[in-house]
Amino acid sequence: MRGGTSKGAYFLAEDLPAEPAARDELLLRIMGSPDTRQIDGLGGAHPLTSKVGVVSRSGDPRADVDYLFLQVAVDRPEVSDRQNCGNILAGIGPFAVERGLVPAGKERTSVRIRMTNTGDLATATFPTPGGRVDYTGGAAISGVPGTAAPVTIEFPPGAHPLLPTGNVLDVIDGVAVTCVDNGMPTVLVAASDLDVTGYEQPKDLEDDLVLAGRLRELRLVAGRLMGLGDVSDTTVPKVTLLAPPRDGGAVTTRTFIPVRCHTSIGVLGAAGVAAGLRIEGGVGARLARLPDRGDRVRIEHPTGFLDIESSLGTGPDGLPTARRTAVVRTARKIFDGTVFPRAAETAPTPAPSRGGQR
Ligand code: NQM
Repeated sequence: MRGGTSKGAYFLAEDLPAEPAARDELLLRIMGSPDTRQIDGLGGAHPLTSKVGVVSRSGDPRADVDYLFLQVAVDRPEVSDRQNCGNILAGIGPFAVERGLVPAGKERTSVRIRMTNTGDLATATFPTPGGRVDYTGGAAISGVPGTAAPVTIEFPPGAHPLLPTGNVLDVIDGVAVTCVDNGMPTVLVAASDLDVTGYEQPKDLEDDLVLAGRLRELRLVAGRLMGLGDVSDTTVPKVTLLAPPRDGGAVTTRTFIPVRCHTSIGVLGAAGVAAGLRIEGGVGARLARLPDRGDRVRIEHPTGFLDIESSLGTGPDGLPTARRTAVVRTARKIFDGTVFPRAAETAPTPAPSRGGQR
């Protein structure tokens, strides 16, 4: 399914091995990793198209289904459960209805989802006229051609601190950053502080080796400050470069996930940016042009914009907290069927010795 601006394979948990190592080994073979082209599997040769959603009925009374997100690395034999994905999330409700985990309503269906990677909750609402998921409709999202049925996703107040370092501003190697977590740990930094404009194309930013080095160092320190430990081999935190808006939005973004530059922006990443812009004294507040009223914020990204509703409250410690976040995405079923993974590796066959060749 396509979920928002990502694409992935969606599974019922019961169809995969329960043991994580066996599950991950199978998923690598299904997606075609490790291989930069993922030529022998379903993956699309980019982190945004090498994703997996695993869905089951939830035992949590607050949720209908559990959703485990797995990021399958493209060029390394790695599967990570260390992050959520708000784009793949857009397809979880429709998938749950398709697989009979949740009954479809007559006109629309709301599915309460627990994102097991972090324990966060979300409710997705989408059209089900006549009791079937209808993927067609008039909603357009930047980064996806055409239109499709809207999937409205509401996030309740965050269960974890919005400012994981406990500070509105941290300074790393002389660069001011605001570290936020509104579902996705993200380091916000002004693009100009890293000697780029923030309006470059993702490919040009990826090719900038000086920038890559600075981002790597910044992220390692930020990860520790955010309580994430050694993040050298993990996909979080992400780093988002901010610059003043150019197309009528609130801010322009370039997001590193964490090495490749996102062609748009993640949903939960955008939730962090939107909240971050409202934090007084934070890196985003001085660059952003926020609307005079209302919760809706337009986040510009390399292929357009993402509109997201975000409001903040204040926690008992006086620090800002995420009160409400809501977003409209679209999703589409692309294929439903049986995948044939490449065969499991067996012990390598020893090369015949020279003497043995006739
Ligand atoms: O932030 C990419 C994506 C994502 C994550 C990433 C996402 C989110 O766009 O909620 O959706 O940050 O690795 O799929």
